[in-house]
Amino acid sequence: MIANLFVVGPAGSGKSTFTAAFREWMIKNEYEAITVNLDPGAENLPYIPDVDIRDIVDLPSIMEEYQLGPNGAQIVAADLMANFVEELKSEIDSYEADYVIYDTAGQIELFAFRTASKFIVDYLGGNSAILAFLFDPALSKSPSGYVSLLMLSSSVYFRFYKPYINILSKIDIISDEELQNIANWSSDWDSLYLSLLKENPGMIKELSIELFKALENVDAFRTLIPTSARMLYGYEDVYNAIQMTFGSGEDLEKR
Ligand SMILES: Nc1nc2c(ncn2[C@@H]2O[C@H](COP(=O)(O)OP(=O)(O)OP(=O)(O)O)[C@@H](O)[C@H]2O)c(=O)[nH]1
Ligand SMILES: [Mg+2]
Repeated sequence: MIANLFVVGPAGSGKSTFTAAFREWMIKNEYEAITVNLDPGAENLPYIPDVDIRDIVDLPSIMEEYQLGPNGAQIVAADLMANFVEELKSEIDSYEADYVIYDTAGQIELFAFRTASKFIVDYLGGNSAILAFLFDPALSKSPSGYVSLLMLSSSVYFRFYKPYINILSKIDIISDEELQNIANWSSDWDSLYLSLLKENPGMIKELSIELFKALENVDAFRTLIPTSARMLYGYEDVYNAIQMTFGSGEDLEKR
């Protein structure tokens, strides 16, 4: 096993599509990669997972057994998953894949802010766990929106304490100018700060500036990797970032 990549991000940020596209890119480039669906509530996935939590934890049964609505059942399901880590791990290990890509729950709080998830990531990922946090371009377009996602990605990082990479998804839906702005903020703190200062006066601006200072103090800065599943773009950069994390940039698979 070289890397266990846990794909995290707000609802609709493109986690499942990223999982499918990155797997496709890996297979095309002759890397051994499998996908694991860790979202018990997933309805239509854009890929067929090699290992699927829905085979083990069934949401409708939980709703019935615990007399819960869909949201309550999702919370119970998120915690129940921890009971089945051994089963999941032996199924994953049976593929002997070099890379395992984990798609996680739609609502980020179900995955990122439950004690069970930390246990699951530690158990399944061990020393080769890495988090990929997806930034949705619709929110990343404004400086304050960008800061709020940076805040969210950092709090996820501090919960898990694993290496992480930040990824900008769906770049095909934003303009070149918007992409350039986001790229500048991601590679240069000062440019982000200057853009924040130019936002309209108000509470959001004030709060974003204070958040910015806190993020700067904890060194939450990461360069965003732009990707698009529609254009199958950016996956080589994601792959290289993983290599940089676990090796020294050389091709670990071929070593
Ligand atoms: N244009 C475009 N659309 C994308 C891309 N990636 C994802 N989408 C679309 O964004 C929407 C959400 O994508 P998903 O992959 O389901 O996102 P998710 O984070 O798994 O969503 P939940 O699990 O429901 O939280 C879907 O309509 C996708 O088709 C992309 O690179 N380009
Ligand atoms: Mg999904």
